[in-house]
Amino acid sequence: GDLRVAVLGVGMMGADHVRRLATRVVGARPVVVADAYAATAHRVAAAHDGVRVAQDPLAAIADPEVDAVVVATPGSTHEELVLACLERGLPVLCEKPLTTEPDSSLRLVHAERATGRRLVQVGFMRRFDEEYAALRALVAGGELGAPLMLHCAHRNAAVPAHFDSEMVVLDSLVHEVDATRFLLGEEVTAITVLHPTSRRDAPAGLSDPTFALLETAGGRLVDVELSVSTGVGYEVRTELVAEGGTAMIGLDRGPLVATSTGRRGRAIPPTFVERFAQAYDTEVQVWADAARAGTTDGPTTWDGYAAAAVCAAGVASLRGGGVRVEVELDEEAR
Ligand code: ISE
Repeated sequence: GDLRVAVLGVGMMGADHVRRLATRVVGARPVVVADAYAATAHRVAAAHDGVRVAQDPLAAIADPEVDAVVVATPGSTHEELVLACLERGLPVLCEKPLTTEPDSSLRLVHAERATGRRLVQVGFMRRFDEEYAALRALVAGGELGAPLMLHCAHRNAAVPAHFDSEMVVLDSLVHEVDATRFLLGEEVTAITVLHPTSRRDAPAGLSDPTFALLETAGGRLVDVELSVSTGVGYEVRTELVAEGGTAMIGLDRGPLVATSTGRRGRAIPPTFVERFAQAYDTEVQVWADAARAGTTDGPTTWDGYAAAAVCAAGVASLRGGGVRVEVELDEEAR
């Protein structure tokens, strides 16, 4: 039968996962949802046949009619929920970040290992995006020679009201940290996070944009411009600089070029939900296929831990006024 999935947290991302599990993912269906806002949970459940609302996320995990769990609550709740899934031996797709500090991510690395199984996939969906996969294949195939640098731009039209400058590192930059590890195949060893003069209309609590410089184990440099209040649309770009040439992804998306008075161009997706729709579909299908066999695939708890360690160093850099901070990984846990 179908994999019966509980989705914990049905905000923007969780609700999107419920929709894809109900309509596009083969061999799985959503059966239970939970959310800190009961009204939100009821609204999402009511939109699909056969979806119940659980009292709270732990009750959903304990439900005997649940085979696997998607965790899409805020990052600060992930450790407790993933641990509860591991205790029940349930495969989990945990949205990024795995947790918001390296210590808690490391505890999950160990807790998963203690089960003797692979049970956690971390929601670094860019790895499943066709453009990122093509860039990874280009690097791995060696056609452009050795990689030297990545230039990244990560722009959101807007973010929720509670978003602050540290969340830009923990929630947004975490994607470039994982993309760097994925594309270059090496760890990030140091990070510097700086703020240029902020746009004057940035929301309270936010200095926007943010600039980050990542250094990798192989001596490669990655620069990232993060803007979270452009009002323009969702734009995520990566340019690889290699010995034999350059390659760019994310520039010009969308099937059609439209002309109107004084303009010709393609539409910009409004949010990550549209931009990465294919990546999320593939990610959840890969997860569901493995979960039906009692395991998981894709980004691991180690990937989540390594990214959390880099982001914690990034927050330390920010708090230190833009100092360079080295990243320490517990290599014994690898
Ligand atoms: C959000 O949580 C995401 O994961 C998006 O991909 C990112 O662009 C956004 O900045 C985050 O808030």
